[in-house]
Amino acid sequence: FSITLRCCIKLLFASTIVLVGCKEPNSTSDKTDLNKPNIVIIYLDDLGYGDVGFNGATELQTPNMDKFAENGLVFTDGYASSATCTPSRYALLTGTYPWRKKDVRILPGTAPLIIDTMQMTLPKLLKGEGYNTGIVGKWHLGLGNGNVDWNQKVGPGPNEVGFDFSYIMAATQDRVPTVYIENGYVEGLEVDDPIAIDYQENFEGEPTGLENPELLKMKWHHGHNNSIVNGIPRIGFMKGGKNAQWRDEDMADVFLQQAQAYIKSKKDAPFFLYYALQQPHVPRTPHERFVGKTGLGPRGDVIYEADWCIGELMKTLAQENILENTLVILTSDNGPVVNDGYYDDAVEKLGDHNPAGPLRGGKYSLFQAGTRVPFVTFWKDKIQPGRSSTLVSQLDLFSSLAQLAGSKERTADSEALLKVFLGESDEGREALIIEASTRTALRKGNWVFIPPYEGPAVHQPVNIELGNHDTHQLFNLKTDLGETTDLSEVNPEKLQEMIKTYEAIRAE
Ligand code: NG6
Ligand code: CA
Repeated sequence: FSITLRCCIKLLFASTIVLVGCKEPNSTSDKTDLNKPNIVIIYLDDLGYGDVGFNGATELQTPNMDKFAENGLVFTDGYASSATCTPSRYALLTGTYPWRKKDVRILPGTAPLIIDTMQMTLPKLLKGEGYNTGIVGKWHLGLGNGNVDWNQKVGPGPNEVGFDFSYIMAATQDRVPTVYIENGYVEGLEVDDPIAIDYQENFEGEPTGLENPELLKMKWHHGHNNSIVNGIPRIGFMKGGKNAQWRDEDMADVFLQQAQAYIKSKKDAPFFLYYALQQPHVPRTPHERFVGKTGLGPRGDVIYEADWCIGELMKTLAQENILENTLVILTSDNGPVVNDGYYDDAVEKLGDHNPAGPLRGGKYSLFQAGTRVPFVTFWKDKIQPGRSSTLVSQLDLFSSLAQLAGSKERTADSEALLKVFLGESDEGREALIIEASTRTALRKGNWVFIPPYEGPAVHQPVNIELGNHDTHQLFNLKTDLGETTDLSEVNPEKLQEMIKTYEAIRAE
């Protein structure tokens, strides 16, 4: 009987294949269309415009990203939606400007999920088109409803907003909980060592970075002096879960292996992989085999490590024979910062390397280096390699990837620019609002307009110019890429035009 049954199943399977083969390619009604390309977003954390060879870095080697860029389409004017992490990731997944929603800002590890589970998202729309969807790496969009018990299923989270598979860190590498979470469950958690997290108060008897400097292998510079995990002081207090806690030095390998395993297991159906690497965000903890590789200290070494990971991921796509059927997008969530709260030699060993490249500012800044980031699309034999100065934003991936997958989903803020991303058109955005910690500015054509903002010109602890000024600022990037000369007084008409556009988009 069982043999007969197996034969039947085999026959059924064979006829399914024949049926699929008969269907018209690219038909949008076919939810299991094998011709739909896979989509991989490789998302780095705090990688600056000038941190990669393909944007001019010479003191730091990024051979795999350079090879990727050489065979892909490099966007010189490609933007993250924000100069910090959570808002950029929110915009990427929802296709909505982050400043339209209150509370979309850098989140603590205990923050509730900020994406409404009823809301359309990029993974959801792809799922609707027959994609399997996975996220590996940094989440930082909140989890649960505000009162998470880390010892139970943690949710809602990525799996409730469209991901079939998730293997994540909750917030950032410097924030507790310092554990991996797979499909809502903390990996390696033992029943007799439950996890407790608090962002206000320490747990009695637990050492902290502030009180126990003798336990630290990396010293804190500002913030980052709460619980100690793996010799590194963190933001927030954590107790328990000893066996579940990550070893930072292994994180790159752990995420890479998860991403590779996901690709291998899903390669027969269209898949969407959001591979969100942790580098070069603090704490910078290269695996031992990458230590000292660049001479630029841990910040350089983790970029080199991330570069290696990207090379390995691309190798996996090649080995699985799916390079010709996969659109890969490489970009970063915000601009660079050198000292982001630890003494890790990043400043001392920077030498002549300039993470922002020719741009002004950095992470947290309304100046260009805050949001203008490395941005490349790659699709073997499909995208013509080259460089494009067309204005695009990560915000546009929502509607553009919907186009690619045959979905009709669009949002008002996300422009459908598939042709631009595929190098078939150079008609990109006309205007874009950029954000930095709730402050906003406008890029339109070659011009940038920054409204007046109170607050310090320079964020002292990280030594980055924020873009704050008591009057309007206007720059022409065509002649002044480094935003050195404010033209608001000599070009009042342009200023008025920019203010008008800025206000119109903000009011939409
Ligand atoms: C800041 C942290 C910084 C980093 C950032 C989030 C301090 C003093 N600084 O609050 O180290 O964690 O948040 O970075 O705590 S992001 O890339 O995830 O937005
Ligand atoms: Ca970031």
